[in-house]
Amino acid sequence: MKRTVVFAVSLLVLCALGAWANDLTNGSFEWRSTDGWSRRTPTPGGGWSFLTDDVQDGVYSARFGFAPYQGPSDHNHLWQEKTVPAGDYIYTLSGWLKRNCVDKFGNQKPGWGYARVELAVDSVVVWSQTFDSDNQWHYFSYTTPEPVHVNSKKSAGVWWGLSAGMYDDKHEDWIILDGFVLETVVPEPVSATMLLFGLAGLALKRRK
Ligand SMILES: [Ca+2]
Repeated sequence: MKRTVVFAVSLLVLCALGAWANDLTNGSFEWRSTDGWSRRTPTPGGGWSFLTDDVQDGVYSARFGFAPYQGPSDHNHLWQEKTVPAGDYIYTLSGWLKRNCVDKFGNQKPGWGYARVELAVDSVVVWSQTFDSDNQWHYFSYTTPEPVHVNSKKSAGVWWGLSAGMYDDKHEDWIILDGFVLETVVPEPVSATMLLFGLAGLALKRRK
């Protein structure tokens, strides 16, 4: 009986570990780089830095900023795409971001810039959320309400940019990212539970 219980508990622990593994490489930017991510930052003059004084998770956050008065920053993109076996999965995407725009007179401009996080399966967006440039940290967390079928690819990422024409008057234009987590769960709780009941039943039968 004791051996059976140990096995059952181990199985539960393994299931729990599987549910909480982060599929993203360097998702919290603790490597002090954007290694592991794909990047599209088309405007010259911007650059990445890794902060220790404005962080939500771990030691470092990642900041992309433009020099004052420099060009449009639309359609910047940071993302990771992973190949997965075909199947049905439940996904959770969570993380932190802060977007900021300030005009040349020092006024905060929440409506000038945007940031949008996206969860995609086989290059089709299944969830997104958009944020203003309000200079506030925002936490997002989304779990697909039911299993999503994937053929070969899953991806998580963030887009950011400016409303058209705003770059002429901007003084600050940046985004800070931290703690991105993509979790994938194979939805088999019923079969796992049935297995446990089966093992318990077998153990009781042996005791008799
Ligand atoms: Ca971090």
